[in-house]
Amino acid sequence: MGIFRSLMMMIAGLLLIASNVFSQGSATQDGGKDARMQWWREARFGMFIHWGLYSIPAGQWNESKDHAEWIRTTARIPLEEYDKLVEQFNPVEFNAEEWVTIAKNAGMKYIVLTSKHHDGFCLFDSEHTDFDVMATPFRRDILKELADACRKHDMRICWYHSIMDWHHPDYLPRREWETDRSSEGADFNRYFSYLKNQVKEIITEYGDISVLWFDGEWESTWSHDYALQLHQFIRELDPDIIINNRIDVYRDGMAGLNTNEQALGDFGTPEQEIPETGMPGKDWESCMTLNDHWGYNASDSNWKSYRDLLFNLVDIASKGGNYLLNVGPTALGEIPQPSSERLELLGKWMKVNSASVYGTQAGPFKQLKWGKCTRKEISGGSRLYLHVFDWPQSGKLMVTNMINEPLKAFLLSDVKETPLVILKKAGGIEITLPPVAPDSVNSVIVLDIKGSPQVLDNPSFSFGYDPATDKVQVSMASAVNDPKVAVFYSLDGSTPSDKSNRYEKPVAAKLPLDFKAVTYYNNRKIGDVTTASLPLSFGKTVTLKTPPSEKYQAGGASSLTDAMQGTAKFSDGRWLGFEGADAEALVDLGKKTSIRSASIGYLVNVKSWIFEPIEIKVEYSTDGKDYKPLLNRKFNPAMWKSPDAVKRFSDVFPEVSARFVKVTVKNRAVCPQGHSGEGGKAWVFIDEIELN
Ligand code: FHN
Repeated sequence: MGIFRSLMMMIAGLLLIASNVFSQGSATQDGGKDARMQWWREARFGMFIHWGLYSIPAGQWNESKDHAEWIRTTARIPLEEYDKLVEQFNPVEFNAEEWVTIAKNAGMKYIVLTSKHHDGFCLFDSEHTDFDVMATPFRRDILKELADACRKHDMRICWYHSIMDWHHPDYLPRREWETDRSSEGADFNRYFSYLKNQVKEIITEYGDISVLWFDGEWESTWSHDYALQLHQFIRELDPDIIINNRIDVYRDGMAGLNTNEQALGDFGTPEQEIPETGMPGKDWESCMTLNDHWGYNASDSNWKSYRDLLFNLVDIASKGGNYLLNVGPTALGEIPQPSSERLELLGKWMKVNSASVYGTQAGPFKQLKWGKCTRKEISGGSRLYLHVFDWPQSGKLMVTNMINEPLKAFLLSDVKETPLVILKKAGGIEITLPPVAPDSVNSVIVLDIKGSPQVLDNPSFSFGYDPATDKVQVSMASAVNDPKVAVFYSLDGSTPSDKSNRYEKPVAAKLPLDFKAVTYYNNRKIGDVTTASLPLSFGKTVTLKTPPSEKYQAGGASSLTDAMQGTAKFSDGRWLGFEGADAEALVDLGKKTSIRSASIGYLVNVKSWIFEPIEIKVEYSTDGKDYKPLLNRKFNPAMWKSPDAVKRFSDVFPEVSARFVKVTVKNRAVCPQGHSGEGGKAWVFIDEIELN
């Protein structure tokens, strides 16, 4: 038996939940956490508000219109010039009760306002600085007005407070472009005292504050030691206040989860993204914008659709998280109309369906074809809220992979709770639905089941290529221990049934492989058929003419034949990224092999400087020396403004006998004129070469 190459692939369809390598625990996990977190875990939905001096330029500085709350840095505005905004800040339209009412009507349970963002400007009357709202023509304490309005309307109030401070003379480091602003005499410990003093102000002078949402913790001057001191200082002032994990230094970037058991903080903070799967027993909150900016940007009209927003809310809740949705008010203090319109629509849905969000836990399914599932415990069983975004034309909704006894089902919008017909069928539980969905976007069905959810996931397999035998070993990821459960499979693409091969132990199969498997429970098919198609090139050796960027090298060259395709998230660890350079991959099929098609994946994400290639070439050779052309595709470099997409270049050719196949992806190398990175190094991202 050859040494199997470590290439493993989890079968398409359902994948094993990656064990949660990041811990949300904290060294100072105290017994009070569950009590402290109870309201937060039930709330599920909050409003983020980014507001400050940066709302005045509204994203524009000189010709550029792509700024927002980072404008002092991204437009490199000297301190003296930025400070002039203080005398312009006069939000005469600001009405705290209006803001709170918009949040409440949207179904939001808490508001997180930027008490101080990175620019250092304070929206409250601080005795520790004059760089605050009392120095503006407005001269009103915004934190006080908002906190009072929240209390009046039974809304929890929370503060976002930036550790990073581009204004305070003792904060370090300076911005690298601030060459005229000496750091002479700056004392970070003195800044730390200032930070603590202001934290004390904002959590003791405005009534009961529910969450301290730290940010800007990533610079080298901040440390776990400072975090420990600050955490203890806060706990002594208010043992019940919830603190996010950005007080500490262990956040895993925008994924927002902790990378260290020592990490402080009560919840993880994914930003602009939603974790792939839920994390049982972990608290996390995805914060996201309504368009592309946190602070107000007058020219940003890229508003998320109501459907996408509702899907995010439900997707997050179905994984046990909270959704913190941001508004960026204007300089006058108004919440932009496109924001309030979307929040109003969310509120209309929540008015009917909030029971399927508030107080729910993560659903038991890894994936559902028609939508999402949230869950509550009821006496003797579980209540599942089935969020149906794709109403079945057949009028039959299948809840697959569930082996529980169904008790009853009804439409959440039906106050009479008229029972829906339920049948246990091959594959799962079938619910008969009315022909018309009660909601145009997301209709919720309540399904009560006996006991706690028992879901039998579709089988997952790993595939290991053995060059010695030129075969693939197919191994089931998790052994079947329950005698009532059997897994059947086929290797020829036919639909497996209990008449097919029963999986007992790893199987050796030839390439290309069209693998299918299905699970039976108590002699009844349960769940869906899961499939994996492996090309001739699977597991074959790949060499690269030039290495990819260190930041985006996935698992190295072998990632190009591991059958794991990159996703739209360029940081998913599956793409090979080449900065300013071409990508040239050479696949060694191990011996002369007949092939008649080739394909390669590439990514387009123009705002991240990842462009379509300008040419893709495929050549072949039998001896590794003399190459002949197979495919050639030229792209128009002028048409660079393509939407974000995962793409594949794929084509067929007359059958040839090849041992070596060379794929060259030509990079435009430089960001084009008119692009925000004009003149900078352009990237090509490639993945998965398939030869058949
Ligand atoms: O730099 C900030 C950004 O301005 C915004 O406040 C977001 C929202 O969480 N947090 C930081 C970026 O990760």
